[in-house]
Amino acid sequence: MSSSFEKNWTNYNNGYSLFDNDVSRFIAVAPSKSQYRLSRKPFYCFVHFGMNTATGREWGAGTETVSDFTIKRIKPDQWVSAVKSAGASGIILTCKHHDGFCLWPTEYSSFSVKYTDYKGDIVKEVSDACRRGSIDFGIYLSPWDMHEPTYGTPDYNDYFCNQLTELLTNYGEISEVWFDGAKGAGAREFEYDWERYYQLIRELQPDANIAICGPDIRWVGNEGGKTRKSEFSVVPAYLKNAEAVSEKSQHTEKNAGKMQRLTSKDEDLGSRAVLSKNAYLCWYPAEVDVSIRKGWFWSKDENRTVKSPRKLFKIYLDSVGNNCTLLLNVPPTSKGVFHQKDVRALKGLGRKINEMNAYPILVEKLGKLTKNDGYIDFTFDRLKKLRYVILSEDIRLSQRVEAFDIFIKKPNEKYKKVASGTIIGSQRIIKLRAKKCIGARLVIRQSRSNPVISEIGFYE
Ligand code: FUL
Repeated sequence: MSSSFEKNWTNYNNGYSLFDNDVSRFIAVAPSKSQYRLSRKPFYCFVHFGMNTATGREWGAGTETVSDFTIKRIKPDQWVSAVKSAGASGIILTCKHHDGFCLWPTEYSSFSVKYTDYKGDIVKEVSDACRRGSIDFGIYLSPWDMHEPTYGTPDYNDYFCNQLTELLTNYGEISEVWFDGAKGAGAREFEYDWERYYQLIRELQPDANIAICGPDIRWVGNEGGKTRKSEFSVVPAYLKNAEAVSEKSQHTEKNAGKMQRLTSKDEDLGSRAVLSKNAYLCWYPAEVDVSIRKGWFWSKDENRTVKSPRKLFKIYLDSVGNNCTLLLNVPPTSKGVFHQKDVRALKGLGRKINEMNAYPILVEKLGKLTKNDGYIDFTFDRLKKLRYVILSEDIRLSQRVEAFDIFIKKPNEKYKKVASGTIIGSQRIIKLRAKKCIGARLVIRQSRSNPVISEIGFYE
């Protein structure tokens, strides 16, 4: 790629057309209201809690009984304050995991918290704590159910919808409904009636985003916190196929925490070459789900696997800072609290996120760029160290930028390239170690029509 400033999106565009029929088709794809709302709150936490917390397993066997749930109490306000200390904006609770045990007193099964010594309604306690703490509450309801006798028959779709209805009507506003495609290798063959589930959710919680095996949020494709170099939000519509997502999901309990690889064949989901071959496109931004520990559920043996704030912050930069949302799992212990190691790690992460933008040098809103904005200069009021550049596109007008460079201006007036990137999207965070800068220059090299940069911030 040329680093001459004159060759930029306004005149060269890396040899790609700036505007043609294909481009107008790509930039017509934009987020729904709920998807846009999510992009403004891109970091939230998963809470895996349930029968497996009591039995020390990842999946369970489907043969557990209510007496195995020996947990006596939970302290969800502690969860909420720990989550908030990390800067996260919500919690998604595993209301029912694959073992089929329900954390609320469902009318449709006797395999629930109601028939244990616990007696309370854990979904209510957690959703109430979220409201008290002014954070969002979302639900995970495992489609695969090892315990429910109707699983594998059409009646299971009714069972599932009845449970969804309970969760979507009794616990206030639901921000996200999370469905995964995991299913044990020996599980009964069964066709989920996804369309029926989606319709029900749209009817009962029209503002909720439906994730993974759902039409609003795409699974990044691994559970190790990894993202592609270019995470596009405009992608072919066939990626929403829930059964295809399911095929790539976990199929044995042992895989927990090992779904860490992105396969290279999935690398390019949204370049022009890919999009132009597809008649149907959609806005389908990626979510990165990753656990703070080795497994998804708490186990004493894994207390030593809690990720450091540094590692978590790296995941944050690679996800939230790379046009994805981050769903960070933190599993409570069998005492119903977050372990102090997790609490400390969350606080440490929050501190790092705050430090990142605590010292702004310059923050500017740019809007739609014109032919005069092939490159844009920024002048600092004095010599600065530059540690982060944070860029955002106004994604209400789609995702347009395909390549950009950042230069710093040295005291001798010379420019030096310090970063090259492809996509920007909702948010792109660039970490730098640049000293003695008197300014900076953003050169957009390639775009689908005029770039629309809502904000660029420089931080020391
Ligand atoms: C997977 C499940 O099998 C894991 O247990 C965990 O819930 C993870 C988030 O999704 O599909």
